[in-house]
Amino acid sequence: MTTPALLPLSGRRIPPLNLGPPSFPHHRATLRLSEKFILLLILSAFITLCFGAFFFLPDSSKHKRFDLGLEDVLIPHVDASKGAKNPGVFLIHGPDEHRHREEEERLRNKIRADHEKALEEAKEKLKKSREEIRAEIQTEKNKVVQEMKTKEKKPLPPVPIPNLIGIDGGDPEDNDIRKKREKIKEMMKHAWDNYRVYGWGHNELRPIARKGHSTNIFGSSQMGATIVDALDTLYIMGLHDEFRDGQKWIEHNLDFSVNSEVSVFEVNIRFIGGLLAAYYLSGEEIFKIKAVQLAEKLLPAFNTPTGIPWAMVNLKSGVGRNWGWASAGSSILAEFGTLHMEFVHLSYLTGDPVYYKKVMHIRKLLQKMDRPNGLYPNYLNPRTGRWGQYHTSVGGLGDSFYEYLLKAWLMSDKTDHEARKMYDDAIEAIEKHLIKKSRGGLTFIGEWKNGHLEKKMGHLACFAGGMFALGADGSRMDKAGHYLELGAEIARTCHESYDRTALKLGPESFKFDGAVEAVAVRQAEKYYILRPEVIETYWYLWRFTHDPRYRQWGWEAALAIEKYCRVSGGFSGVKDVYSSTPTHDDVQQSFFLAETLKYLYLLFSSDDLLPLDHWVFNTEAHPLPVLHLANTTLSGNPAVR
Ligand code: DMJ
Repeated sequence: MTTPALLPLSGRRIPPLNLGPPSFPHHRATLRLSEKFILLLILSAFITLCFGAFFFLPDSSKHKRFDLGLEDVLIPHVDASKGAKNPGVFLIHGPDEHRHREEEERLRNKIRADHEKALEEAKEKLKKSREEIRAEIQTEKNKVVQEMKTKEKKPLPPVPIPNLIGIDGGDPEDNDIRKKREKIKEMMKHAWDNYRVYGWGHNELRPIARKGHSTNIFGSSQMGATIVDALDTLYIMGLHDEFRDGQKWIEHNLDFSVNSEVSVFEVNIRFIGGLLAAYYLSGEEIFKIKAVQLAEKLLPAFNTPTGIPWAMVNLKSGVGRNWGWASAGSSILAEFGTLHMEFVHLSYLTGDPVYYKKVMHIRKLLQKMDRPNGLYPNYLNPRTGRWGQYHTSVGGLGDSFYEYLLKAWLMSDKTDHEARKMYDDAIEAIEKHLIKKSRGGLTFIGEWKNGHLEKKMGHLACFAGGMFALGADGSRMDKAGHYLELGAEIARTCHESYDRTALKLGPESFKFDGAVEAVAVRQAEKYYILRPEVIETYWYLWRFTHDPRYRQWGWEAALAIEKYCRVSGGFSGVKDVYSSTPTHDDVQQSFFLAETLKYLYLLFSSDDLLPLDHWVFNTEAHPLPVLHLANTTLSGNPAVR
């Protein structure tokens, strides 16, 4: 940048202006403003040239274009009668091809003309004085600031809000069940009140040290993860004062313009999911506004050569990157594959298809890829678009990708057949290659790694029991009974993993090797961190079968949590579920309030609280309404479909 040969271009002598901080070496500090500006102009002309050249090249981008046929179905703001297709985005066939070429030629001519105009303007600028240029820059700056302010203030367009059925109540008739439900509510109060006193505004709570806690998934800032994650649980439990308290904090303190690097996946499922659910339940606009603000901050994560997002993004700079440990800089299936539900709702609520397009692009890309044995590997390189290490899992790294395929179909009022097909195909491959029966008769889901099946199942994979049950209805070749049974078998296995411990709480991961069945072997796998997946599966199985064993198993887990995880300052995870004297990890995870206690509460509620034909739970247990668009009419518009 300081190459002397490039500097004396203007020919005019302008006294040197010291622009750098005092400690700068003299030769850098004395760079002249006019020279800097000229350099900038040359650079921008060069970039414009490259940009133009890009468009003159033969068009290979056709191969990357996708037909996003669901757009009209899912986004009511798009007027279906206009055809609604953006010519730059959709694949064009047959007789339309000629028209398409003409359109491209017109576009190229326009770019050529713009390019020449830009060069002319640059030449003109070179003739201007430094003051004139400064004034122009200032005017431009003001214009941009003004535009941003107007954009911020612009109210979101009105949308038909889906019928919100069963957002409160759920009182069970049975007295014993009612008491159990009250107990769960009391546990929620205990977790919330202590966080309120000792951790308020921090992401999580250290219940023993009685102070705030955070992890790298939330970056360096205090974003009140527990508040956002807990809101909808507070709401359905009728804890309205606590809900309002949380709402006030969000209104006045939740700020996403922070220099902090966060996990795109975690922020999406906990924050965007939590805010959207709070919005739908309470109707308070602030939650929708915050969700959209945050989503905008996540969008730069998608700026990769393939459109597969980075795992992490800096909320301020928009710079993204991947976890160092993830197979040579890969993105992770369960992370980039767990955005669909929230992003579809964002497009639905804002009328802006950008979110929808991002997740549909991911789907289309995945559909085109080869899958070893029909299985999706957990790692995908966002630069090359190639799979990383061949490791497939229904537990950590893979889990919620499969969940979101099924839920995309459910959330679209069962109209997103593409998602259902991907789910059915994936589940068939999983059943064929990963699901086995142990010698003792327990069905488990192993992991495919380095060309063989590891007979190990994670606590996280226990969610799949609920998923199989939820996906039973609508399954291929009418195998509903089979999938419900499979879900029940997974629930039984996961219950065994709890029952075979001293604390009656499940380990992080358990093996099926020889004599060892559903038991953790390595010390590092014996912890329980207040995770929800097993209780989540009990709840789905309860809803679909009403078999009392699921309430009984859920109650066993609730009692164990109360006995071994409750401390006076909240709830803590334990380090070894096989030791009868538990050591606490001193962390009250935000998902304990979002998921574990919510699923327990629902397990002891009647089915009319958040009925499953109207609500779909995101992977953090935040309920989002089914978009029943078939009967939706927009004012002034014909029916959307
Ligand atoms: C939650 O944040 C979500 O359920 C996620 O999908 C994976 N697991 C944690 C809780 O265990």
